[in-house]
Formats: sequence, structure tokens, C-alpha cells
Amino acid sequence: MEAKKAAAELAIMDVHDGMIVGLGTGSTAYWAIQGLGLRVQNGLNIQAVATSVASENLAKELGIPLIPFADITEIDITIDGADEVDADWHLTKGGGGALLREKIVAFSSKKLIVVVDESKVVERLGTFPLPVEIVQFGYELTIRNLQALGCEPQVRMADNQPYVTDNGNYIIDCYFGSIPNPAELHQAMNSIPGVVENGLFVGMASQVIVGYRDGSVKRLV
Ligand code: ABF
Repeated sequence: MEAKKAAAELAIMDVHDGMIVGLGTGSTAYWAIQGLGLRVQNGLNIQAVATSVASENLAKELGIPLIPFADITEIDITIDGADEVDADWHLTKGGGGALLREKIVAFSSKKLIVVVDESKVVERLGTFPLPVEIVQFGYELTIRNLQALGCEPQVRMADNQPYVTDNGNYIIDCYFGSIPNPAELHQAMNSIPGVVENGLFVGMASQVIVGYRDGSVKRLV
């Protein structure tokens, strides 16, 4: 927890008065939201958009003002976690089930700061199963098309039934083992009818901050 908290606390130092901030999802983004809440209580003047119902509720609890998407054209900075970060700063995200909202917000952000602990930094993506959000209609066919890309697909379950995202879709966790070309796989996956979005964030990270078990924290360059 300390490593994640340290990474999050360094990231929020880039948030300044007047900014529109994207709030990520997951246990590392949780610390960023907590830290921003404290700064808002001490006078920081920001407005935020959340990438999940959970993060939205936490922001409300902490008094972080939320702004409707209708009132903004872009976001100054988004701080979010990841499940894997490779040497090119491509990400695997979606372990928390929020990948679609996270990618929508990240895509419209001037800066995406990724906050992780050292366990997330990998040579190559793919050890962590790639989450893919798909519509419920004909999901069995979509799963077979995902499998044809070379993975072992598993429907994410919750309480003995398929997990349903904040957007009413299913998540398929695709076990590739290794993803040598994230950009190519991203394109192939999103070409399958029924796939809404996948957890590969290719070339989207502006900055990666890593917290280490020894308490140190580092901005990767
Ligand atoms: C979220 O953060 C997800 O995209 C990702 O799965 C998760 C990482 O989990 P944690 O920060 O809890 O380690 O953004």
C-alpha cells in the first residue's frame, strides 16, 4: 500500500488550481483521490470527472467538485493506475473493470499520469490477462472470435454470474501469456463486432510514476 500511496502522492503534485482532473479507478488511484480530497479541503480549486461509479462516490465523499462531461471539451490531467506497464509505457488496464470509462477519459486528457507499484513494471505485456469489454448480445460468438486471436478467454464472474460493468457490459479476461505487439492486437480486438473496448492503452501514458517497496518513488523518463 505504501508504494502505491507514494506514487499517487507524487502524481498529485502536478495538479494545480483551475485544472479539470480525471480520477482513475483502483487501489492506487484511490490514494490519488484521497490526496486530492485533502488538498481540496485546504483550498485547491479543481473540478473532476470520474472513471467509475466507485471513484465518483469517493470524490463526492471527499468534497471534490465533479463537472459534467457536457461542460468540458478536454481534461488537463488524469491520474490512473494500471495492471502492467511495459518498457514503451504501453499499459494493460481493466483489472478493476473500468477500462472503457478509463480509456474515454484518458483519450481526452492532455496528460495521463500512470501510478503503479514496482510489481506492475514488466518487460512485455501479457502475463496479466487482458480485460476486454464486450456487449452481452451473442457474447459466446464474440468470445470465440477473441480466442481466435490466440488467447484463452474467461468470462469475468462475480457472485457466480457474469460480472457486469458500470456500462452494462461483460468483461472477458484474455490470457495471452505474452503480447509482443500491443498496437496490432489492440486493432485486431477492436475490429471484432461486439467488442466495445480492450484494456491495451497503447502510447497513451504521458508519465509513469513507480512506488517501490523500500519507500522510494521514481518518475520514469
Ligand atoms: C485501474 O487501476 C485499472 O485499469 C487497473 O486494473 C487498476 C490497477 O489496480 P491497482 O491500482 O488497484 O493496483 O485503473
